[in-house]
Amino acid sequence: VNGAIAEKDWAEAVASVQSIIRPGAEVLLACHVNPDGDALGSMLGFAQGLQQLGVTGLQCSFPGPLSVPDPLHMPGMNLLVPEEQAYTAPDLLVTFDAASTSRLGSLAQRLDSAAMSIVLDHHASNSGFGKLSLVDPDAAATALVAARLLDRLGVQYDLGIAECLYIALVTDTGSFKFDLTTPEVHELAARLVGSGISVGAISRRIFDTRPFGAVKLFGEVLGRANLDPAAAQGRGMVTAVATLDDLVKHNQPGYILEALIDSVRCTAEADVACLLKQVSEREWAVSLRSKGGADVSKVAVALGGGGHRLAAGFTGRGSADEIIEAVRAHLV
Ligand SMILES: [Mn+2]
Repeated sequence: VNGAIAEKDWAEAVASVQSIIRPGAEVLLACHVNPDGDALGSMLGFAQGLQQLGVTGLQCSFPGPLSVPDPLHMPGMNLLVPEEQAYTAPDLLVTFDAASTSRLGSLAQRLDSAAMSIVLDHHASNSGFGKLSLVDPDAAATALVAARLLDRLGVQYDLGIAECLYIALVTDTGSFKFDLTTPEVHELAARLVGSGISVGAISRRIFDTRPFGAVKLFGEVLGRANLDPAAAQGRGMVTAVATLDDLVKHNQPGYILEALIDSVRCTAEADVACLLKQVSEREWAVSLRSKGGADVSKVAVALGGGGHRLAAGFTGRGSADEIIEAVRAHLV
């Protein structure tokens, strides 16, 4: 299966990887800031594939503090280095799940200094950077693109690789529920499960485990949710706002809110769901979801972010009301 990616590009990617399987070569893998399961899982799974091929000078990194939410701890994290310590001019740079260079922080500088750079991604909004761009907007996860390359390199999925790729796949497909859950997704999942990973334990850890404080926090934020039936050309929009005070009150880390959008977007009366997560006094991480009527990636891109037609996000500055009004204005 090739998806949107030309066979000559796959061949170039394979040749590029094979050329750095030699002593002394420096290889840097990078994924986007605040990595999710797909960003981290596709990067660390690919890293272990490179190790299997004999690559030694291997680093993985993402911008910002090197903290990974507990549910996303996975094999290969020993390869993580802070962005400041990443190779400044690697022989090969591979990026994962980053739709634009801004998502890579200071690691984006390596796009200029690296001898070769390959971009693995599945965002339709990908801005087209890197010397070789392997972007398939029809792929449910970057992990699918990474797996196609690992297969072409002859990598066998061991337990570590399989756990990482499975976490990437299961998070970006919403547990195999979203529209892009194709036969290829299930075929890859079958191979990963076949390698012996513990599907039940992984699912419980990632989706079904939450501190009691988070249960109370979700209840409070959902209790303030607002339904605007006239928004999105009458298709309706539901909004919810989680403040820093909410997190403090219930003693929860910010990442705990990642799952909250799923409880907001199930609103039957709204095509669009919008969740504002406060980052600082006038800065918000905004998550957008659509059931199909609206293209929320257009809204996110217009407001400085990116994503997919049905799932996108951006960083908003101003009051919560101002940001919700901006989203509303772009839903035309
Ligand atoms: Mn992804």
